[in-house]
Formats: sequence, C-alpha cells, structure tokens
Amino acid sequence: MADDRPDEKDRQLDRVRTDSEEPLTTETGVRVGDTDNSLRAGARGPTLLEDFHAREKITHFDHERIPERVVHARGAGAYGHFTPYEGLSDLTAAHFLSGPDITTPVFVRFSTVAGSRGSADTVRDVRGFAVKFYTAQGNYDLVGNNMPVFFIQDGIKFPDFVHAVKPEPHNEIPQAQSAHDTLWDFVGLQPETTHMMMWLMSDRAIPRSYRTMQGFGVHTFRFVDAAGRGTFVKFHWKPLLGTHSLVWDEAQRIQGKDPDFNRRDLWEAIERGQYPEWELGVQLVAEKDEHAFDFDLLDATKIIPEEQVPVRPVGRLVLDRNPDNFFAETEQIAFHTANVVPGIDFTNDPLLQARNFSYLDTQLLRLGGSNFQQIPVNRPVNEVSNNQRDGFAQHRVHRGQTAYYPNTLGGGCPALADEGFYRHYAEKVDGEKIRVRSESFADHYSQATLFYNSLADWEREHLEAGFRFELGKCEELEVRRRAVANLNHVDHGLAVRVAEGIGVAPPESEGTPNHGRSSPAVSMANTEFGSLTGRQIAVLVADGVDGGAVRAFRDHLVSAGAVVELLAATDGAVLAADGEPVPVDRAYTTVSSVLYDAVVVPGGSASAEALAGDGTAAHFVLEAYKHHKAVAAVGGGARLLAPLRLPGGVPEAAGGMRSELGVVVSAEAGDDCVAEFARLVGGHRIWDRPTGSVPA
Ligand code: HDE
Repeated sequence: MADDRPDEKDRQLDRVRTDSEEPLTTETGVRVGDTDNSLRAGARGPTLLEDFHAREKITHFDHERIPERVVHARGAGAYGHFTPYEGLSDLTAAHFLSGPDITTPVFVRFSTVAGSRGSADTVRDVRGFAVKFYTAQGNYDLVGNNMPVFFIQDGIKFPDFVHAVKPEPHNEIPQAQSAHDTLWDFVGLQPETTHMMMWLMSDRAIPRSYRTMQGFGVHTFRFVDAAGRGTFVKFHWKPLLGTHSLVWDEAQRIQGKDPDFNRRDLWEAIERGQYPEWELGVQLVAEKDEHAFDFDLLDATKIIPEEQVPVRPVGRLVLDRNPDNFFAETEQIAFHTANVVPGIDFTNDPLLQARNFSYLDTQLLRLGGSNFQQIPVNRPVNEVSNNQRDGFAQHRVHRGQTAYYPNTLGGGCPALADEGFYRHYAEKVDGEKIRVRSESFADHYSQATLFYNSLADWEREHLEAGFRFELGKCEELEVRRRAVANLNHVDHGLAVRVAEGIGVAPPESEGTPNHGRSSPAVSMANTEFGSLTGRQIAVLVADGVDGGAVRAFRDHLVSAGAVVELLAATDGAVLAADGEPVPVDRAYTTVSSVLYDAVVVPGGSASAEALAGDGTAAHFVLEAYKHHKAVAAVGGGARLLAPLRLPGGVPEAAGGMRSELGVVVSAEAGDDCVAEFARLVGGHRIWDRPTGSVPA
C-alpha cells in the first residue's frame, strides 16, 4: 500500500483473511491424514459412501462456480482510496466529499461488457469502471463506463441490446465481439445507438491499459446539500497518465499472445508500486438550468460538452492494493447504482431508473440470495443495524427477542436516526401514466456528428476502419446498408468511405448536413502525454551486444518509470562485446512486440548480425513499426532495420543522431539519442508514420 497504515476496510477484511498453517482438516474441523486415497473396501475394491472427507471435498468442488455476471463478466479490480481536494459541503451533504482530511477506502472493478469471464481483455468493447466507496455513511457505488454515453435511452431496451451484442443464440458465436449481424441489425433499427456506436468504433474501445482509461458516471445525477437544495452533476474520472489506446490490429493479436493483457498490467503496476491515479471531476448544472441545453440532461446518449460546462476537478483516486483472492473479492463484489449516501441522489433518467432495479435483482441470483451484502468485500465499514433476518447463508447472529419496528420489548432498537440519514431530493413529480419517449430525446445524430468532428485525423481514420471492419463481418448486406444509411445522418463523407470499404452503394446525397461544431475535449489527442510510467520497453539483444548502450537506455528509461526487458533468442544471459554477461529477461519467442510499447536495438555488430538473421527478431521490429511504436537503433543495430524496408526509410545517423517518423538511429547511445527515444515513448504512438505497406 501507498502507506503502510491499513484503512478501515483493510482492518475489517483482516478479520476474515485466512492463511492457516494448521494441519489439513474437513470443513467441520476434523483433522485429515490422507487426502490422496479414497476410502475403499480393499486396495482394489469399491469406494465407500462413508468416506465423508472425499464426499465433502468433491461436493465443495462441484459447487465452486457461481453464475457469471450477465454483462461485465470479465473484470479485474483493486483497492485504493479517494481524497477530495476541498470540501464540497456547499453542494452536497456527502460526508466523504466534505473535506481534504477525509480519505475513503475504495474498491474499483474494471471490466469488458460482452464477453464471458474467460474471454480476452483487448476486445473492441466498452469498459466498465465501477467504484465502491466505503464511506463513513455507508457504501456509495459509482458504476460507470469508459465512455460518457450509452447505447439506449430507456432501460427497457437493455435486454434487447444485450441479446443483440452477445454471441448469437443458435451457435454461440462470436465470443466477445460486436462485429456480427445481430448487433448491427439492432443498431441500424435503433438510431439512438448512433452516438455510442461512434465511441465504440473509435480507439476508446481498445484501451492500452485500465490505467490509461477515462471513466464516466454517464447519467446526470444530483448533489443535494444539507438544506435539501439540488444541483445536477455528471462525474468524470481522468487518468493522470493520459488516455491512450491500442491499435486494432495489435489488440486482436494480443487476444492470443496475452488474453490477460489489461488485467496483468493493472496487477503488475500495483505490485511495482506504480499506483494508478485518476482525478474525479464534476460538471455542475443548476436546477434552474435543467432546460438550458439543446439536449435533455436525462438522456444518457448525450454528453454535456466540456466547453459548455467545464469539468471541475474535486478529488483524487489512487489504487494501491491488489486483492488477496480474485473470487472472494473481484468476483463477489456487488455494485448497485442505488447504493447512494446522503447528498447524492438520482434523476429521472429512464436508464438510471431501470438500473436501480436491475443491480439488486441480479445479485440475488448471482450471489445466491439476500445476504450478499454480508460478503466481506461488500460490507460497509460502518455498522449495519436493521430488522432484516434469516435467508440463505445468514452470517450474523442477531440476538434478542424483537425483529420489528416499532417495539418496546427490544428497548425500541434499532431506533430511527434523527440525523445523518438519507433524505430523498424532494422533486415535484406530476404526470400522466404513459408509455412514451420524451420529444426532448429525439435528436440521435447531432452529438454523433459532434464527436466525429472533434477527432484528430488519425482517430477519425481508425474510427472509419472500425466501422469497415465490423460491418465487413456482417453477412447480411441489408444490415450493412442500414448502418451506412444511419451514418449518412452523421457525416456524408464518413458514410461514403465506410460504404466503399464494405461493398455497398454509397449514399448519393447527404442525409443530415454536418453542423460543423466540435468538442475538442473528447479527442484522446487532447489528453495527457509525456509520462513513461509503466511503459514496457523491449531491448533486443544477442551475444556481442554493446553493454554500454543497454545500460544507457535502461538507466534512463527505468528512472523515468518505464519497465525495460531484455529479450534474446533464448533465456539466460548473453555475452556483451566487452565479455560481461548480460542477463536476459525473456526469450523473445515467448512474447511478442504487441506486448511492448517500444523497441530498442542496441549496437554491437555481432549482436545486430545475429538478430538480423533471425526472422522472429526482424518481425518483432517490423510489427512494432507497423503499430506506430518508437524504435531506436544504435550503431550496428541499424543493420537490423535496413533489410526491413521501412516505408519511411532508416534515418542516416552519419556520426550523430537522427530521428524521423519515430525511428531514432544513432552512432552511440548518447544522452541525446536516449532522451529523444524517451520523448517518443512518452508521446505514446507515432500516428503520422505511414504503415500501410508494412507486411507485418
Ligand atoms: Fe450495467 N449492469 N446496466 N451499465 N453495469 C450490470 O450488474 C444494467 C449500464 C455497468 O464490475 C449488471 O452486477 C441495465 C450503464 C458496470 O460488477 C446488471 C442497464 C452503465 C457493470 C446491469 C445498464 C453500466 C454493470 C450485471 C440499462 C455505465 C459491472 C452484473 C438500464 C454508466 C459492475 C451486475 C461490476 C453490470 C444492468 C446500463 C455499467 C445486469 C439494466 C449505462 C460497470 O445488473
């Protein structure tokens, strides 16, 4: 942990942590002397039913699995803490936001949405970003995503949407993919999905790391102050490392090379002490301004552009402790949008209202009954006191004669709170009982266009390629056509380019004209760059490598927070040119360039020659180049690059250092060369590098 003092949640968990050194026992505590042989009638005879140990062991095993989450089944989580920058009592009665001296323990679970528990991390999908705050006033769950809008406006459509995106029911294909007919059939018929589909086809759907991912509460919520006054609020999480994504081709390859890529990255960063951090921001809208926008605040398919309502930074989230047990904690944690604390309330967003029903309902099935809040990871840190009793797996031993309110026989306990209790915002509601969608939810295209207009060129190209990839996987041409017709209301050029890529006729005339407005804040190009924290750098080595160059890169990059790994044809060590053994971290046959952010080929002519003659090493560099990663070659190392015919060519170092299109070539591993490489790595990717002709 960041500091060694356990927080309240940690102390609570300590009471249930188990690392027994006692001899083996049954669940009833009876010692066991043999767990390898079942009880038999004779050495070769039948097994006896009275072998209670064998039966218990196998029965427990048979019951180890619980239903996976119907969505967001695959996830990874960590503990940490949240601290506000300043008191927000003028806005909310929430105690955990009342001052910078209050630090609240949290558990955060990140997830993909569509795939099963065992699916790969780097699929094209939305990512869940669910935060449980263990506050002194009870648990508050902010169950968000890494995209600020959603596919549908009313929760009653959620089963339809999820059935469309999940594997198709007749053959359960494809796993964890949105690129199939049923999803695109649905979205083409449901234009409210258009804005979210733009985000899903963008690189936001393939985050480089959970650590480089934004989070959003999505809905408009309400802050409520001690006097009962409300303020609309949207929540934002901004990663301090910037918001960075993978390249789609790379993401697909990682699915095979390391299906746990994002999960492992989070775990290892925390183990290294590089604790991921996010800043919590709020967009605030006064109650009187509820109707001041050209969209409805209750419509979860809309953002409030940051240029219209700036994001005010209000606090810091740090994740600094990995769970002890994946099942007990990450799997059994139960989030619920209705877990709110005094000072935070809902709005009438029809998506949120449905969620407030769904999350409790789903836990009852998934966690086997009504006592799931007693599971250690779910328990609040303050005391629970009520008349709820019994049920499956009741862990409390309630004492006394009474379990009802009011009572005198139990001394009137538990009594009603006279302060600090939850008060619902007294919103005036008056309406007819009708099944309609508000007219104010009717514009499905303006913000999709706004998003498109706001992207950097490379983001836009990736988005268009995303549409072409996904629609190209749809068998039904009519499904493709409908999707294109929909895009024609976002931007005519986009619709034409997508149509041309998937073999359907481009629309002849413009659908809805592009309004030309943009919101630069939604572009990843406008987030943080420059940090090397946790970047993975591969250094390719063979016997005869220039040991000085290896040290120069390693010292500089590691001190800037990067992780540097030396890769060679085999594990063990290589002999540097000066005769010193240089330990190898991994054989490059066991990894792949897609697991690294950048690659260095140090000098040493024998080393470079050996690498140049090894197709695996050559492919490693070519593939890194293809995926827009920084490449450095020192001295003879450039000999590995020359035969690769990089489209940008290999810069001529001619005694000094040259850096072109993210390829740094230098005669020596001098400070200028290492610093230039570090700058490129901090810039994440070299998007203006042409890679279309690279065969990797
Ligand atoms: Fe969820 N969602 N959701 N969702 N959701 C679940 O709850 C649901 C929605 C989100 O790490 C389920 O415990 C409905 C929006 C996250 O454990 C379920 C609707 C957003 C997680 C459920 C939505 C989310 C879930 C499945 C439409 C972003 C994972 C298992 C009305 C703001 C939490 C579970 C974790 C999980 C229902 C829409 C985010 C079935 C009905 C919008 C991050 O209850």
